[in-house]
Amino acid sequence: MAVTRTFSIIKPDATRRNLTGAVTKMLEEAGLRVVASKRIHMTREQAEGFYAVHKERPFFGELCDFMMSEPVVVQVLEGEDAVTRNRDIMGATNPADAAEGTIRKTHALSIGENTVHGSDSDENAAIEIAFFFKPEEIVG
Ligand code: RTP
Ligand code: MG
Repeated sequence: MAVTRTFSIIKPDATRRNLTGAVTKMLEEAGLRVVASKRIHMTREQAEGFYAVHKERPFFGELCDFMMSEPVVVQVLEGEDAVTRNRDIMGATNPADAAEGTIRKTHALSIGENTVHGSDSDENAAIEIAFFFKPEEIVG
């Protein structure tokens, strides 16, 4: 398995509950290394741009409002097969369906306030990383 990168967001429901460290610890224990990290308060332009693929979905407005509501922590994670490894430790979108031991089962509040985002493919990881980070901000 090749060492690859993925993009992660620790969402407002987690930063609000002071869970940045707890979530990061679960990512690290899953074999992922944080090679870039910053705490930001997303603008509407950033939230709507980042989630543009979902703009026709009924939850788009609610999702963007939530992601702008409080600070988030955006991260680049590196590890073997990073996209899949991260999706595995995140768990299902809806915490009610998430497996025991996953981040969402442990910490998520609802399908919307679900603690973390993770890229769903290597292609999208590259796009999402470039949306928030300059190459020199990533230190592998
Ligand atoms: P993510 O993109 O955040 O890593 O999560 P995902 O792939 O598991 O979920 P996706 O289908 O891409 O949806 C993106 C985010 O939108 C919110 N959502 N709300 N109210 C709803 O029915 C609903 N469905 C999705 C979630 O916050 C989800 O993570
Ligand atoms: Mg998704």
